[in-house]
Amino acid sequence: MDFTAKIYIAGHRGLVGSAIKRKLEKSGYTNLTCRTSQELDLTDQRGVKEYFALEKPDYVFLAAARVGGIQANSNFPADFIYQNLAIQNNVIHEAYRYEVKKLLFIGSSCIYPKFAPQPMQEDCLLTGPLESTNEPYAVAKIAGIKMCQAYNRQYGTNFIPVMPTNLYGPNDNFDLDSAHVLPALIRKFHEAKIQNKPEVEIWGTGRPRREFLYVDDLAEASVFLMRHYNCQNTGPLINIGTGEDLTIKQLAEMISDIIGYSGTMKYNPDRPDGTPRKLLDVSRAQRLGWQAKTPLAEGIKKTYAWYTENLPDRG
Ligand code: GFB
Repeated sequence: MDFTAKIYIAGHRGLVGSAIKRKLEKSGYTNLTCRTSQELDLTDQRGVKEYFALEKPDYVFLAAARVGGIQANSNFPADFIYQNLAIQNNVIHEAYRYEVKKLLFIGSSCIYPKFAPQPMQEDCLLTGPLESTNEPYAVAKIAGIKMCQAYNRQYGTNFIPVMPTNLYGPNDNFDLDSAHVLPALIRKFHEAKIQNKPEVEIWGTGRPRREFLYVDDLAEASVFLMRHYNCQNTGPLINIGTGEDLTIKQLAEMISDIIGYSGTMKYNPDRPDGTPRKLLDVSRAQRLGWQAKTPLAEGIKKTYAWYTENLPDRG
């Protein structure tokens, strides 16, 4: 990827897209093209066509998506499947029509079956039923993978499907109704600390296990794959994670310690646990030469610092 190549980052203000933009800028890429969702609605087929006709990017990072935690997925299943399918269809198809050299499609670890053998290898895709709390989102992401592979096979494109584990970091969503667990707990413990609340509610039993990747590590992997990996024909998808997981209870204790909250945690089993475990097998990415760098405690400290600097009115 030439340093002056035109690179489109779809979703450049979100958690993933903003990290990819930071990484590209830091690495010396000078010709980035971005649009906010107000400027370009990626679910609008005509708008996306016009954008590609005008900008004709050489490379595309497809990080735009409707995402959210377990509650948002349950409340808005239609939005999650419709918006993600529409965004993917429009961007992937126009990337093909305008002869984009490479496209990197950001998927999710929830594409794998609920009871897949752990750690989950890329080959376990479509080998069993999905987790019900996020099935519409997962089906959309699976369609995106299959679309990349079908276009590669039929049209000779070089579209790379990448499956990150649960992500966190700067620019995450801290809204308690729609956030993922890690930013939600940062906010809950922070607010409880400054308001001297005696307890913090943790959803579910605390027993599910999750793997968390600092988003700058995903950005590094994404740029690395764009530069060094080719996914022609039926080339496989690639998992990106740390290869390590912990229980939600352990995560809550870690965040509480980092924030310095001294109250108690109250588990609410009326809230869903979701999938019992989703740990990625990251050996394929490691064989290609990439490995996660940021230890979880360090990533949480950085994210908490970002939260207090950027959302100071909270609490
Ligand atoms: O991060 P999360 O919302 O989504 O929840 P998933 C992970 C676990 O943390 C669940 C528990 O067992 C939650 O019950 N949890 C505890 C909490 N306290 C909280 C809280 O305050 N907020 C939230 N949100 N959870 C999502 C999928 O699944 O993962 C998406 O729904 C996507 O589609 C994403 O794949 C990466 O890890 O269960």
